[in-house]
Amino acid sequence: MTATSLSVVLFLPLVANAAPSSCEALAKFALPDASITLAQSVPAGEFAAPEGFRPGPGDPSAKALTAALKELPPFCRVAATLKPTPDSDIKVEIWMPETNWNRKYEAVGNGGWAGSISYSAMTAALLSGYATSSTDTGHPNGGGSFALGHPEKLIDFAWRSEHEMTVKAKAVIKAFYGDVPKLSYWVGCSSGGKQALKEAQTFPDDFDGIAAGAPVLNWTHRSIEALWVAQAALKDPASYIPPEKYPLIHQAAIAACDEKDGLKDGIISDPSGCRFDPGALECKEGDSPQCLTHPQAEAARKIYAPALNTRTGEQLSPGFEPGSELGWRAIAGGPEPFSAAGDYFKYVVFHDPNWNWRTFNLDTDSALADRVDDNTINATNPNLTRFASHQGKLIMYHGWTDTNITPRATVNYFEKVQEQMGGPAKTAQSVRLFMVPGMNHCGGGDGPNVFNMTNALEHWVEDGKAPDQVLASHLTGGKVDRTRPLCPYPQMAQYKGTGDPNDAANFVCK
Ligand SMILES: [Ca+2]
Repeated sequence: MTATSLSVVLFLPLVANAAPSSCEALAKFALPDASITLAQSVPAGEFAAPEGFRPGPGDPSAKALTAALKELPPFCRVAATLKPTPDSDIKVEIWMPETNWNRKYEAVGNGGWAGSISYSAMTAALLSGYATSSTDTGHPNGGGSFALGHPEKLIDFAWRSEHEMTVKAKAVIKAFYGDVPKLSYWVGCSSGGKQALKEAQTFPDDFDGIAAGAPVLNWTHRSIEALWVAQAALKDPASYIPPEKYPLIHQAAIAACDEKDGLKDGIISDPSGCRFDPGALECKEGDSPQCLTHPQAEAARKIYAPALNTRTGEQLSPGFEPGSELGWRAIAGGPEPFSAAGDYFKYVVFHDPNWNWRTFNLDTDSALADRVDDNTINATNPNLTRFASHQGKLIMYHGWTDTNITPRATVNYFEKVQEQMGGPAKTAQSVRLFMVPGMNHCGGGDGPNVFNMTNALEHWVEDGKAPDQVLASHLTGGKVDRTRPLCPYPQMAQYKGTGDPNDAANFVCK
């Protein structure tokens, strides 16, 4: 075969094109185990998010969403209910631009226990020219109570709703445009990051590019971590650290470790090298706002410390990082533990809405929870070989000051992926991790925390340009006051020693 005839063969479409459909006609489009409940052309700027809708983690504010909705192009809005099992009731929406489609599909992820369509993320995708979709993950409302007595709904939440949505969305897109999307992406943070990894691990052919932020990749051990913290800081009132003392601990951690990364900028860029002991803040006598009592210092130590099985020594969770203290209210503010963790043990592990977290046994209950999950919700499989084999690209990222999901759990997973995939150099051809100094859960924080991973992913997938760094900005009052490159782990952004330390140009990844 000559080079010319080969190129002709390659340009033949893999799937025969069909005639495009009008939006309204999609109401009668047949999908297996699913029904289309709405197919409606929405004029430019006229979509309003349903009453009570709340933006998810890392999403713009409700005000920003309202503004963004006014900018939307005309699009075809399709809603469907998917029933892969008799107990399933999975709602999905598929939005397709009626003008200037970029011929690509972007599925967007969810937050927490989901229970709602991610309208904010769909809005961002549509504004960029994508056909996009989101699912409520198979139940209404947040929280984990839906899982009680509904094992199939739990599986829908865990992975099935995402995969089913993807398959159905691609079919609807083909019916509408008469052609399949030329490339497909998944973009999500938090639960959406976990959904991203589950797709890469279990349905590696669904997507060409995947962005996984702050993934709850081990839902079980994240819940264990939250209960470990709750037992350390909430069980005994004497151990409770009043949130007014968080800045005290934060400033001491920053003072101990800020400069170890080569630049005094209020950010610990390398928490791995930080040895900070909150015992240094212990009160000499009595209690005061300027010190920690002995039980408070002990509680703080446990928030940083890994949770270990007391009998086997197995590390159940790596602990939170120095520099994260201002966000401790999420996990240690009380009076109840981080709610996702309580719900997980109540409704998924013990099937008992009255289960009391104070009875949690770190050794035996953790082992039980691991047996119960059995790779259902959790997305911990480090084998991404099949995803990589079709040139799939995965970008993971995680803020070092996340107090919702331990960032080091993502580092540990990434290192397992590297082992599994033949070492760092080989892995870097398909999978990269960007740790974000001073970023909280999916956004926010003192470090540069605004960046465009979708854009970095597109360059990698479409132009073959792997991200050697990603530009991040920090904004105060809507104005950029600091830029910094994010670097592929284990590299870090290092200050060159001269020039404005708030300008990314004066840093190098190494
Ligand atoms: Ca620093």
